[in-house]
Amino acid sequence: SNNLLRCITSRQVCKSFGIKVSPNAQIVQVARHAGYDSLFIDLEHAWLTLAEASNLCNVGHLAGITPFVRVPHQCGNGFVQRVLDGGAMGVIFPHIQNAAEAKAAVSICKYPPQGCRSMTGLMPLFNMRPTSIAEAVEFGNKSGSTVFAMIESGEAVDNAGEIAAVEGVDVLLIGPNDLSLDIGVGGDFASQAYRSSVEKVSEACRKHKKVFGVAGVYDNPEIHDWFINILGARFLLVQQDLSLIAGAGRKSAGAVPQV
Ligand code: 3PY
Ligand code: MG
Repeated sequence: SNNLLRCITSRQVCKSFGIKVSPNAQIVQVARHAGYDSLFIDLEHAWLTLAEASNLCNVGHLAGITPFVRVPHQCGNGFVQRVLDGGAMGVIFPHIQNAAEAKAAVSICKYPPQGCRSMTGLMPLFNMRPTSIAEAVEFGNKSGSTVFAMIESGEAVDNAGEIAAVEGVDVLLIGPNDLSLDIGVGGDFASQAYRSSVEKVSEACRKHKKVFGVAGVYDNPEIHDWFINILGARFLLVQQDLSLIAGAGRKSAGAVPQV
């Protein structure tokens, strides 16, 4: 089942754990038991292979942590198709700029008549159980293919209303680094320009009844509180394997007394 939908229905935040460098079943199980609802498997900024991403998705299904995969920017329909066939329950599209790009993203994630996804048999999404075409379409076009549009430029913020209005787009997801960079305040997440851009996207989500989310690893309760309780975010990339190791490593090294 799709934990994002469960979280939305039960008015909870869907907490996501990012995987950049650990194509490893145990990490997926650890993330599940640590309290994460979903995986954010990153093929945009990381070097995992498609086969590794598919194996992570498979373990995610078995462990009960919903696997979402971020694809490379403008990777093409063929790549997205393989990510979905490999077991992703949703695709995170970086750098969506306008409604036309959002519509194209939805189209490759949905079988006809809603979209142009092509059909195959024996899929990880169904634990390799044979399914009828009708069953694959019914599940695949609804809870089996969450569509995330990442909003990470000033242009995308200006177009947030039309992007949120696209049928089939489920989540508008802020990319804090790229968004702040694009609007000229790179990394300054306290700046008025950044904060008002984020607010505009949250308002578009509220108006069009779409999920609002953020893909920044902040590890900061105040920022999380702003996103969740002021802006209504329901999807958060909370932590990520590489940041976690870097942060914990720095802390441990720093805790060793000086001579
Ligand atoms: C960004 O901050 O730009 C991102 O894409 C975060 O994942
Ligand atoms: Mg980005």
